[in-house]
Amino acid sequence: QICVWKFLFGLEKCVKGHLQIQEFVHYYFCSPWRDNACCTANTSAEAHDDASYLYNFNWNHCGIMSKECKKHFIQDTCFYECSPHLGPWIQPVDQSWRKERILDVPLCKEDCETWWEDCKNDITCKDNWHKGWDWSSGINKCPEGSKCSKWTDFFPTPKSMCEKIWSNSYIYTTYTKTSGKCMQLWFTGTNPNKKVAEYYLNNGQ
Ligand code: FOL
Repeated sequence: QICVWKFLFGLEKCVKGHLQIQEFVHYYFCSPWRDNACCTANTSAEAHDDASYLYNFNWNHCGIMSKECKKHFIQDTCFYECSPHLGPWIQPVDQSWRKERILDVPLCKEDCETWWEDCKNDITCKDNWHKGWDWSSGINKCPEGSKCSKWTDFFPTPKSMCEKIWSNSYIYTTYTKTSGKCMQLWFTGTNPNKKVAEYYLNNGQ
């Protein structure tokens, strides 16, 4: 029994051997989608790595991101890459790195608020993380003229963070997880987002 990973993400989890450790470290946050996913095991593993090949995105652009904050970004990557229920919110785009995006996905209040709460003492230099980085080194650095400062200077509220950070991938809602009207980043067991997508496909009836 090894419980070393508890300190990594503050999660209570003990594993038995080397293989289980690998599994936990590489797939943990995407495992809610294990039975029905649009991502490969490879993508899932990459989602858990810093500056992974997925987008070469560096979470630590203003010093090391706290583990409490980072876990939400890994969960978000799993949701973005793996969720099979984003159809109602997929839009075509003409960008170098993708041809489709998600727009205005209604995010449950709790998921947005705990994300912001866990990140509010972290540091960043931008409010839109999709555009305007200095990529000259291959990974994103803060662009000239920007300054690392408090999370709350860029994102005063949970709503501002959830909506701005990925250029309106999400809209903040006041719906709670039990409403059936908002999408959840964090869940265990049966995927609650299937019903939500069906609800919106039927124009909210
Ligand atoms: N999570 C969610 N929920 N929605 C997303 O759209 C999303 N996107 C990413 C990760 N998680 C997400 C991908 N992140 C660049 C920056 C961030 C990024 C992907 C690519 C990037 O290359 N930005 C360039 C502009 C590139 C272009 O628009 O053509 C830059 O100027 O910094």
